[in-house]
Amino acid sequence: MTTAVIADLGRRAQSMLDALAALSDEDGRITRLYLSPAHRRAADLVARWMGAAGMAVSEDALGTVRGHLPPAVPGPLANRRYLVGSHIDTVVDAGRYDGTLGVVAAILAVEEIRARGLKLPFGLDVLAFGDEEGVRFPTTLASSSAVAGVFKQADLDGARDSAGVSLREALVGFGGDPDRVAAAAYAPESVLGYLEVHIEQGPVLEIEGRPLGVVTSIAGQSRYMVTVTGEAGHAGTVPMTMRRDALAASAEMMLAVEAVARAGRADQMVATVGRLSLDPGAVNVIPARVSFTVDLRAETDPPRAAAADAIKQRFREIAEARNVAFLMDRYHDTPTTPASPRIQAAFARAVEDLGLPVRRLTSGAGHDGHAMHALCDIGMLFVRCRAGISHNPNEFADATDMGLAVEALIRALTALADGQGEV
Ligand code: HGY
Ligand code: MN
Ligand code: MN
Repeated sequence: MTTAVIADLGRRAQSMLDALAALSDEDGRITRLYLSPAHRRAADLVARWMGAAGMAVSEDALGTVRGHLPPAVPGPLANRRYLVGSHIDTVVDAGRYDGTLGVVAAILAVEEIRARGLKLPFGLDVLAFGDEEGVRFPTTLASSSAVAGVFKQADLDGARDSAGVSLREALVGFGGDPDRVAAAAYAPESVLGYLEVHIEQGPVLEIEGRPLGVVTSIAGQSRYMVTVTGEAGHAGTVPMTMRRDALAASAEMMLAVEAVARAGRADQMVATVGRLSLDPGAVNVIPARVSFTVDLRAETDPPRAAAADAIKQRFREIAEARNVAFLMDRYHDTPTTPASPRIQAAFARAVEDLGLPVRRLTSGAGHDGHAMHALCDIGMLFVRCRAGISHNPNEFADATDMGLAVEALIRALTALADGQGEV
């Protein structure tokens, strides 16, 4: 494989990512939330790219854009397909590589497979999911869950964004059809596996000087909405010993979350309070109500469950000492998800083919593979990113590394076609 081909793939990837980065709901930074106007424009752009790459394009009830490349040769696998993709929604003030690189890499891989005349015996579907981040609604992985046939129908009317818009209403506004959610699911027997290319969002590959890594598992995660209820009061007259200050109690609770996670370091435990709101929010009023989120993860499931119990116990102690009430509502929980040895082997072989060392590693970040694992075998290929920075506008992946990732994806699919992906 010439370096010129890799450089060209990287250049094309960067140009597509730059075009997607320009589609934002906010001026001056990248914010593209699920079913927003910017998501609509990004979905339309990705659909055009898929069509130009020779794929039959469709969009399902949850807004996932799908490009289909039929098998090039008849045979026993002709009525089955590999799914390849990632997400095009972002966090707030995001980078331009998280998710989008996986969709762009899949489209470029299809272009190259056709241009090179590679004859795959199975179909390929490129998928651009819209709700991996789970930032707008108190759900996450809604679009990949629908593809995997595990979407929770109750979320259509139960999940509302901060403006009170339900998922159902937002879907209709986006052009989706909430009544056709079931039709979005693949029949399990029709799917051979799901592959995703993604930036590592961690520092390991860069520290070790490796462009690519093969993912072994995706860390499980739990998300909670915590509400603390105290009592509003006059900032100037209520003595400190008589206050039921919801914000002071929440502050102590957040430090307890941090302490529990630090104690779980050996389990690669991390906990984050990412969102906070309070009421009534006046400078001279003791806060009466506070809501905050907790995102809890660990490399395996048992320590994550134990940490959740420890956090809840600390909340009970703090609430009692401060005479406040609290609720800790878990609205998302996904177990640690294994990557299939078969797809790992195909990616590893592709990386070796490129003369690169194979580095297997776990993913601390969540991915659509969590949901897709309910449908089929999954596998991920990580791409080195600068200083492991992500969920941050300074996120960066080198074009050559991205070119290598596209080439590795093509070779992994070829290896799976040759049955070399068998372990
Ligand atoms: O939160 C995550 O790990 C993913 O980026 N949604
Ligand atoms: Mn992502
Ligand atoms: Mn992300």
